[in-house]
Amino acid sequence: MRRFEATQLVSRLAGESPIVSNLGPTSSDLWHSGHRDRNFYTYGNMGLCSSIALGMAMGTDEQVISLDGDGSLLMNLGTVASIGREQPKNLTVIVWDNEKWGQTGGQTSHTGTGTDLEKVAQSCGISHTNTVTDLEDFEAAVSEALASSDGPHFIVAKIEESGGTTSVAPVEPELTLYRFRDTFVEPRKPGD
Ligand SMILES: Cc1ncc(C[n+]2csc(CCOP(=O)(O)OP(=O)(O)O)c2C)c(N)n1
Ligand SMILES: [Mg+2]
Repeated sequence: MRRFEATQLVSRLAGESPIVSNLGPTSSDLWHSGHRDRNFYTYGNMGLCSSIALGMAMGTDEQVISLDGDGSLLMNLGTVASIGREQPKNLTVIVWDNEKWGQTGGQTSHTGTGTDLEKVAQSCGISHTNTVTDLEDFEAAVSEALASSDGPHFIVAKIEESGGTTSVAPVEPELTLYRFRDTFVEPRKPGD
């Protein structure tokens, strides 16, 4: 399974739901899947994508999707424990697991040497978990997660390679923040 095709699928299934994306190619793939103001691209930081999504999920009733990376989530496994403790019903975490730190040279990550992130999630009390290796199973898992109100859901998506798109999305954190935040604000009417 290639991340770009899988990202396009998530974008299509998400409707208006907020999507938080991990740094680098994960955010570029999301941008190139069709930018929407409810995409919250993260830039530069590892380990915070699912933490940000957890905070969002706790602040809204809408479905929130996190597109994380194996290496980044491994840097902050405490996030998984916090998700297990808080049990946000509206949070779906998708981990793009290419078993490497792809964008910094392709060094093998812990998931390439035996760490099973699905089992980590289960041991943290997350009961809806999957590990999928092809697009068909991935679509089924994401559709089920987004249609349900019994999250959190945790989907490990094994991907073959890190790259999908070739060009990098614009790096504009301030604009990302303003555009994203604006989607939660009722437009002002004349006289307000
Ligand atoms: C705190 C921190 N440490 C190191 C880096 C350098 N770095 C940027 S991306 C990356 C690898 C990310 O791996 P993963 O989340 O698996 O994503 P992939 O590259 O495989 O898509 C590293 C080590 C960083 N940005 N932040
Ligand atoms: Mg990786």
